[in-house]
Amino acid sequence: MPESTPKTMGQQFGRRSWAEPWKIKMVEPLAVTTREQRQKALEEAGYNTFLLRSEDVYIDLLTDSGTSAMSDRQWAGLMLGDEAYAGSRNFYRLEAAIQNIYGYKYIVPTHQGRGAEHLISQAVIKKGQIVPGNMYFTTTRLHQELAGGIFQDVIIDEAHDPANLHPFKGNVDLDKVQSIIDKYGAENIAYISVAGTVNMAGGQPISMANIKALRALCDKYGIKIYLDATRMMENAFFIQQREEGYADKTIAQIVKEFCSYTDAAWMSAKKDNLVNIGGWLAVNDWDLFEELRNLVVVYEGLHTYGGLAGRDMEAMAIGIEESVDDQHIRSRVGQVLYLGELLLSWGIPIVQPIGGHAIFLDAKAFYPHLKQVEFPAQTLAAELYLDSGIRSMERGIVSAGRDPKTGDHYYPKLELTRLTIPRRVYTQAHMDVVAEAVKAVYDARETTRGLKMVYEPKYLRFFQARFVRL
Ligand code: PM9
Repeated sequence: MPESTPKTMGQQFGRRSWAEPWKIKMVEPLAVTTREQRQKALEEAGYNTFLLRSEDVYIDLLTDSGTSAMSDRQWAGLMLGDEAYAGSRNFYRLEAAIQNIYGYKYIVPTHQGRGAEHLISQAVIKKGQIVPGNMYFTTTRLHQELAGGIFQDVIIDEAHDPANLHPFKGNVDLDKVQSIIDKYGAENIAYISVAGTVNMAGGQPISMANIKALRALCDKYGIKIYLDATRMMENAFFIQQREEGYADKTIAQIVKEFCSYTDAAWMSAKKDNLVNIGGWLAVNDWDLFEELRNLVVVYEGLHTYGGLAGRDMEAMAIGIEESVDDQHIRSRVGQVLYLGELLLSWGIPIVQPIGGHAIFLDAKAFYPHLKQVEFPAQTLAAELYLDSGIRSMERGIVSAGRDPKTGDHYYPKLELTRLTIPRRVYTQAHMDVVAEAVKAVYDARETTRGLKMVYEPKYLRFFQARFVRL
């Protein structure tokens, strides 16, 4: 077995302490509220943490999307924004940074990840085609479905078991891909949709060996592989730590090699690329590039700004360069591991191995007395906010949505509440406070009641659904 079992942070980093490789230059005060204030805010928000006002939140772990702290270089870069309608110099800086770090040939900027997902789905998916993927992501699958595609999950079975310690739970099961090819024919597969890391599985990585093997299989049938590169830097860190032959390679080398086994990528730059807004598409095929360049002017903006200001593209170009720094990734993932290991030491059920961007609390194990339609993960997010003002996000039955064919809920095996760690924002002391709050909610778990959904939007319901207590 070329892959090693995941190590704890102590094993990975030795006995010496580590610290964030940055110091704080500017501070943003946090709101401290009373339980009565939080109860009122929660009721007004329909027990949905997306509907809370951020000024009512103490530590905000809703998402790592667009919530990073930019560096002094990035803030300085904003002043270099060239806001020309066409041909902004910041676009060419961004284009060069993506080509240099990720290795793709042609770049199309978009306002954020789902803008990129929309364009690529419309460009390549024909009605009725299958889109196999290593677990669904909410916006990704929706755009694939809106373009007429049918998503099929081809992640390894271990990914659906929160306690399974497989070091690469984001891996694609090649047998599942082969059976889809055998059943539908290669021509009825739009492309393989591969994410590194896999958000809904708990931020789990895919190995280099697996993407290489997938490439070989796809080459046999002429099937393309498109990468969701949103958290690829974190994926590269896990390859460096866990996969034989990569310990001495830099994050930059690993990212470049991984991307070389794929044909194109889309990106929510709001995560790994350390900016508050932005996204992009990167492809190697000229014809596909032409199609995307045609579509971007319809939906996003000219092909040299894609819905972004020049200054946003400059900040992104700098963020891309900073995001491959080995010290940055080590402390980014190190902070997530720190929180997770503290929770594990208190016996709190979380998805293991600990992932790259978040701790995923296992809400089914928290609340075994709640049925899935009583929304255990949504309940847990509400309880955590009530206890301490910490905002987290549901990643279970609400996020999964409904099967467009039957209209019934999807019932995902994973019913999780995500504590997502923004990059370069919080300190280890914040992580201690979060861990203690989770412990308090865990200790009160037996008397906790579930929720009932009273308002359900048509698309991506988790953003705006409303609930009441049962
Ligand atoms: N992810 C997250 O919090 C943003 C809100 S939830 C939809 O995890 C992947 C792997 C993502 C992702 C967003 C997008 C969409 C694509 N792929 O939010 O549109 O995690 O920039 O990116 C969120 P945008």
